[in-house]
Formats: sequence, C-alpha cells, structure tokens
Amino acid sequence: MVTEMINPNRVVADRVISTTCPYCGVGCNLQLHVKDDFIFKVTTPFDSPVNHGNLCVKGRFGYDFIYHPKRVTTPLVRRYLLEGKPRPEIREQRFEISRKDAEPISNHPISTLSDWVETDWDTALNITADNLARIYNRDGSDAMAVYCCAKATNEDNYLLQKMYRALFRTNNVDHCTRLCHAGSVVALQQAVGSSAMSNTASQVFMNDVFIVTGSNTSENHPIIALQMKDAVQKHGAKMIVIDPRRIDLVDMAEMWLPLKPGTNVPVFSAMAHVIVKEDLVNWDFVRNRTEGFDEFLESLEKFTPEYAEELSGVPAEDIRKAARMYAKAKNGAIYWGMGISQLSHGTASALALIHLAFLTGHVGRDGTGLNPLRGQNNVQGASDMGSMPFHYPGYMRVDNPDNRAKWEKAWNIEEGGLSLKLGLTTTEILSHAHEGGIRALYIMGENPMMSEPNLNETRKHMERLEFLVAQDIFINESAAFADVFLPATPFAEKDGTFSNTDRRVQRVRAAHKPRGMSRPDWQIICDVALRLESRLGLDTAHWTYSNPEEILREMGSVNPDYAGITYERIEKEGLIYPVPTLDHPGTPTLFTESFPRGRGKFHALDYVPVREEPDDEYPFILTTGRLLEHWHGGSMTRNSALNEIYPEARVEIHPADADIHGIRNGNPVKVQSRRGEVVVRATVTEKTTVGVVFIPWHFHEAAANLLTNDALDPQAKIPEFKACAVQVFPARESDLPNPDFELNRGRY
Ligand SMILES: Nc1nc2c(c(=O)[nH]1)N[C@H]1C(S)=C(S)[C@@H](COP(=O)(O)OP(=O)(O)OC[C@H]3O[C@@H](n4cnc5c(=O)[nH]c(N)nc54)[C@H](O)[C@@H]3O)O[C@H]1N2
Ligand SMILES: Nc1nc2c(c(=O)[nH]1)N[C@H]1C(S)=C(S)[C@@H](COP(=O)(O)OP(=O)(O)OC[C@H]3O[C@@H](n4cnc5c(=O)[nH]c(N)nc54)[C@H](O)[C@@H]3O)O[C@H]1N2
Ligand code: SF4
Ligand SMILES: [Mo]
Repeated sequence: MVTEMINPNRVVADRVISTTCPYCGVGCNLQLHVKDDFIFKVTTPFDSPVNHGNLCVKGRFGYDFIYHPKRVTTPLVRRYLLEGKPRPEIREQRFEISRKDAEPISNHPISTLSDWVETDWDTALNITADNLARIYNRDGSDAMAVYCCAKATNEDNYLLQKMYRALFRTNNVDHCTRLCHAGSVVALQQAVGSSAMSNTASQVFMNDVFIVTGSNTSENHPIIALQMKDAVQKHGAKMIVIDPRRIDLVDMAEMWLPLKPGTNVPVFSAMAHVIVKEDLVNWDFVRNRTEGFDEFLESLEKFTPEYAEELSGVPAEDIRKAARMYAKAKNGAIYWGMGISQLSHGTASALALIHLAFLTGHVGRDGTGLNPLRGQNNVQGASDMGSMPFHYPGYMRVDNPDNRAKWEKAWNIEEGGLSLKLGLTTTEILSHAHEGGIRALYIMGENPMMSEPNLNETRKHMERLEFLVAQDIFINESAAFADVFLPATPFAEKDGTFSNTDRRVQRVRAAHKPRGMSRPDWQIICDVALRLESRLGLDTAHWTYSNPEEILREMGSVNPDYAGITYERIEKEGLIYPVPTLDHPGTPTLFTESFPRGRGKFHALDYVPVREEPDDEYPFILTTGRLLEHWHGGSMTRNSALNEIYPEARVEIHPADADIHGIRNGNPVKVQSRRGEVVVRATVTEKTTVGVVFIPWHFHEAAANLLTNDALDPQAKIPEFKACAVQVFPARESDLPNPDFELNRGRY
C-alpha cells in the first residue's frame, strides 16, 4: 500500500484537494495530498469551520481502501446471464463460521469465483436494464425496490430515488437511516414536525448543562466529543451522561446514570416527573409553544424516580439531581444517538427525551436544542434527497397530491403518474422478497448482510430475490448475492456534496481520476435510467447532466431548503440549510419562533420492556455498537490501514460476570442467542456493566448481527439492535474464526 512505501512528510504534492470526510456525520474538512495520482497524506486546515484543525484516526488514515487490491473496478456479471441460461438455484449455505484450521480460502473474490465474469460497461448496463424492465413489465411497481446510500453524494441519491419514482412509479425507496435514527426521526416528526438537529454541534460551547445519552460520542463523533470536552473544561459546562456503558465521556461528566439497556422511557419520564413535581417547568414555553400537556401529565403520574430506579437500576436520587440540573440551566441541550433509537420502542424513547426540552424550554435558542447526532457522512443529505419511502426530497409526503404535482412537473411526468402509495422500508423490502412481492432490488452502497439484524433470516430473504444489482466499491457480504456488480467510485474520485449532521452542505471533490473502469454513481445511474426509458417506452425526466451541480440545482428548484445553494456559494465553506434564497446566509438554529408543525406536541407514554429480556437460558443482555477505528460492516476500514490497529472482534464482559464463568481477559468465548452464535475473544472490562455484554458489529467473521433480534419498533420499523438475550460459554482457541475467511463471497 502506498502509505507503507513512502514517508509522506518528504513528498511534495502535485496538488492538494479540499473535500469532506467520507466517514461520519461530523463532516470534517479534508485536504488530500496527491502525488502521481495517489493520495499520500491527509491534513486539515486550522480554520476549517467544522473541525478547527482536528481529525480523528479515520479521517486522517482511513482513506487507503481506495487502493486496496480487493476493490472492484471492472463491471461484473454472472456467467449464466451472458450464456442466456436461467438463474441457477442458490445451493450453498454460505453463512457458516469458518474454523481456523479449515482450508485457507483465497482472498481475492474475483479470481476464485468462476461465475463472476468481468465485462464492459455496455454489457453490464444493458443486462441491468433488460432485467429490471423485464421484471417491471411482468410484475409492476410493487416488485421493484431500491436502497440508496448514505455514503454517496446528495446528487447520487437524488438521481437514484428519482429513477425509481419516475420510471418504476414506486416509493419502495429507503436507506440505512431506517436502521439508524428512524426512531428519532418519527418522534421528532410527531413532536415538532422536522427531524434534523435543531442546533449545530459547535453550539455546545454555549451550553451550561448538556445531556449526552445513547451516544458514545468520543468513538463515533470524535470531533464533537472534543468540543464537548472543551465545553466542560474551558467553559465550565456540566455534562450528564446517561448510558449503560462507561464510555470515555463519563470521565469528564458531572453525573453518569448507568441505566439498564432499554429503560430510557422510565428514566427520562422520571426526570420529567421531577421537573413537574418540583415546579421547575418553563410555563411560558409550555403554554405558548406546546400542546397535549394535560394528557401527558396524567401519563407521567406513575413515573416516580423510585419506579424508574426499580426498572433501570439508576438511583432515584441521581435521577432527581440530573433533572434539577438540566431544568435549572440557562442553556440546556440534549445530544443523543443509537441508544435511544435502536430499540423496539425507539420512537417512545426519543419522545420521552424530547419532552424534557419542551418542559424546560431548552429548544429554539442558540446553545439549546434537540440534537440527534447523525451517523453517516451523508445520511442527513440522503434523507433530504428523498431516499425514503414516505417522502420526496425536502420531506414532502408522497401521499399528498400537491407534492406529487410539484415533482411531476419537475420530472416531466404526466399528471397523476407518480405513486401516492407509501413505500416499503429497508427491513420490509427484504422481508417482502418472495413470489408476488419484491422481485428486483438495486443496492447502491449498503450492506444488509452485515447491517440488518438476525442475519440468518436476512440471508433467506436475500436468496429469494430474483434479480439483485450491487453498485459498490467492494464485493461486500451483500453483493455476493448480486447478479450484476457495477463498480462505483468512492468519495475521492467524484464531485458533489454531502450534508453533515449540522445540516451543513459541503463540497466533495475528486482528488484523482477513477481507478480502472469505475465510474461515479451519478453517471452510472443516468446510464441505467436512459436505457430503462428506451425499454419502457418513456421519454420523461431529464437524465443527461454535464456536471453534478446541475443535479443539485434541479433538486433545489423544488426543495426550498436547498433553493439558495450553489457550488459557488459553498466553494470555501458549506451553508447550513434551510437556505431558501440565493442571498440567504443559512440557518444554524431552528424553531426560534415556532415548530414546523405549529406547537410542539407532548405524547402520553407507557413503559414497554425490550422484546427479549434475559432469562435462565440466556442470562446476559447483548448490546451492539461501534469502535473508533472501524466502520459498520467493515468494507472500508477493514480494507485499510485501520484494520492493523484493531484487527479482531472482541466481546466486552464485566469482571464480575467473567469471574462466574471462569473467563479471563483474551480467552475465546462463544456468544449464543436464540438466532445464532459467534466465537470471539473476551475483553474483561468495567466499561460494560454487570449483566451486559457488548460486541461491535464491524467484523464479518464474527458478525454481531447473527445474534441480534429483528423485533421492530411498530412506528419507525427500526430493529432492536441495542438489546437481546445471550449466553456466554468458554471456547477453545481453535474455535476462533479466521479473519481472512471471505464470508459469503461465492454464490453458486
Ligand atoms: N468509528 C465509527 N464512528 C461512527 C460509525 C462507525 O461505524 N464507526 N457509525 C456512524 C453511524 S451510522 C452512527 S448512527 C453513529 C452512531 O453513534 P452512537 O449513537 O454513538 O452509536 P453506538 O456505538 O451504536 O452507541 C450508542 C451508545 O448507546 C448506548 N446504549 C445502548 N443501549 C442503550 C439504552 O437503552 N439507553 C441509552 N440511553 N443508551 C444505550 C451504548 O452504550 C453506546 O454508548 O456513529 C457514526 N460514527
Ligand atoms: N448490530 C447492529 N447493527 C447495526 C447498527 C448497530 O448499532 N448494531 N447500526 C445500524 C446503523 S446506525 C446503520 S447507519 C447501518 C449501516 O448499514 P449499511 O449502510 O448497510 O453499512 P455500510 O457498511 O456503511 O455500507 C456502506 C457500503 O457503501 C460502500 N460505499 C462507500 N462509498 C461509496 C460510494 O461512494 N458509492 C457506492 N456506491 N458505495 C459506496 C461501502 O463499500 C459499503 O459496502 O447499520 C445498522 N446496523
Ligand atoms: S470525526 Fe468523523 S468526519 Fe471527522 S475525521 Fe473523524 S470520521 Fe471523519
Ligand atoms: Mo447510522
């Protein structure tokens, strides 16, 4: 790899390209130093508006996946398609755990698989369009579905949802936001009518008290965590951490409330109970800006701090103290993450949290706010672009005929041509993969065979698809099920924009030309769409663009949030939407006068336990999450230098639990749930609490999602990634999986 061969500090760059980090939603500015068409170093300017000269290890060192030999840069199709034969049955069971002493399996997926055939773009695109058109003509709109991509640009996502809506007339369009902040999004939509962060992350400096809950900020939004630390150490703010794990921020916190996973509603509701009983309510705010208070008050009666203590394990007195501290703050704010939304009652968890801001009026001013930290580099943007089953770009409901008319006009579609029917969500798309349901799926840059819960079930759904297109940079665990592979370019080989967690729309710029035959997503989509139009006999929407800015302008002409954004205006610094006009400066703080739905709405809540509580057979709660050095299913970070820093999966277990089971630090253990098992080494640590074990879900050879529960939140349809019941057994060294095992690469 290039980073190993040269000393980056001695090399003089041919050019330095300014762009945006492809990992997390913080959206740090990167400067890519390029020599001979290789990036050899990444820096960031001291005056970068988001990260002020700081980068985490992923932004600085995580880019070399671009040059990894496993990256696919040639279009691939299955041999049966070229030979005009029917699609063979899927024979193998591919999701078994390989043992260390098993036959070594070659690392290169293409060379080992005789059934993938390298081909030219024309062939791959024609086969893609032929098969999608064939299935659509036979089975109609309901057989078609697409996963958009929170790693790709706004322009890429806008076009892909447009292709499915305009050509296949379906709203079966979704992306990983469903597995992520869906609970928060539904709750925020119900309570305020908008789902983005209300304030920017750097306003943490204006807080005097802030709550961080269900967010392991130092590992997952490291640059925001730095700002939180500064807020505490340099500005005297008080931080309250509410999290079952002893995350790094606890060291800096005024209080840590270590709740049992899945008990957010009682803890937050008990805080609300205290705020009401001790008359710490901001009555002006409640009277003038909210509704539904009386009914909410009734439901609050039973949530005494003592009741919450019984359920959550957090001492009642600590709940009281935290409630008083937040309520009495001049500027209080809440930052939250997956520990709130990834539960089968994720919507209720987020509502219970939102109530705290309503009761105290800590929203609608600088330095306050409701701040769900968005995860992927462009999950905010992909959502803004309409990569969702209920919304066009700009969160315009698809079942509203007025919205439909606007997009019909923009896309040159006959009146009444677009579908008013709500689409299926990601989780539903796969569970509807059967005869009479979804037949063809197009996945741009997602990896459900690592990211969905209960992978043994997911695999069956994947096998039932009739035609799968994968557009990615690697043959990930899901692309292994694909019929066609379209090689896209990663962030460093394309132009466009990402929208970060602050709603800041920033430029993405190509540092060098695409490797091999790979092409930017937007160009691939246009080429598929043009071929589909000719096969379906349509001549509707616009599919030729000379550059991505034309795409953004087309979207902004209908979506007022982006109406005032041009590439020229964001040349140096991004703009924070809403930016309704070409001279508008952007909107860092939302809801200053009112909420998009008018008044903020309180909701009466009840406590609903997690779907699978521990019992004698499975006595531990498994919670899953992330590590600083790795990203999701690992396609990018495990194919980069970062994998050398953290090469294998570990399960975190508390010393008291380890003792009972005779487990020592570093011992192999088998972790088993009702749905599957993995073998990993144990890390014995007080970072996790008694009765709770933690596994990061980045490692395909010990995929945590083999264990997780696919129970869904009834409203948000988000799975319960944060709690299921498991048992832990001592295992042998020889039971450990071989990390070189190429899971699921084969097909027939
Ligand atoms: N390094 C790295 N950074 C990332 C990512 C990555 O894969 N790697 N992914 C990105 C993405 S897409 C996202 S969505 C974000 C996610 O960022 P986070 O939301 O920080 O994600 P998780 O690691 O899943 O951890 C959530 C936290 O919730 C806590 N938790 C678990 N159960 C509960 C509960 O019942 N109640 C409460 N209050 N807390 C609970 C966990 O202990 C953990 O500290 O990170 C982004 N950043
Ligand atoms: N157990 C458990 N499961 C979880 C979670 C959890 O906390 N616990 N968290 C959930 C969350 S919050 C999320 S967001 C999801 C994420 O789930 P996914 O989005 O399915 O996961 P990623 O691994 O990020 O997949 C991104 C893919 O995009 C590819 N890619 C990167 N850049 C580009 C590009 O420019 N173009 C194209 N075409 N492809 C590109 C990468 O190679 C990779 O294969 O997972 C969820 N799953
Ligand atoms: S904090 Fe996020 S955006 Fe910044 S360098 Fe790290 S991964 Fe990239
Ligand atoms: Mo996420």
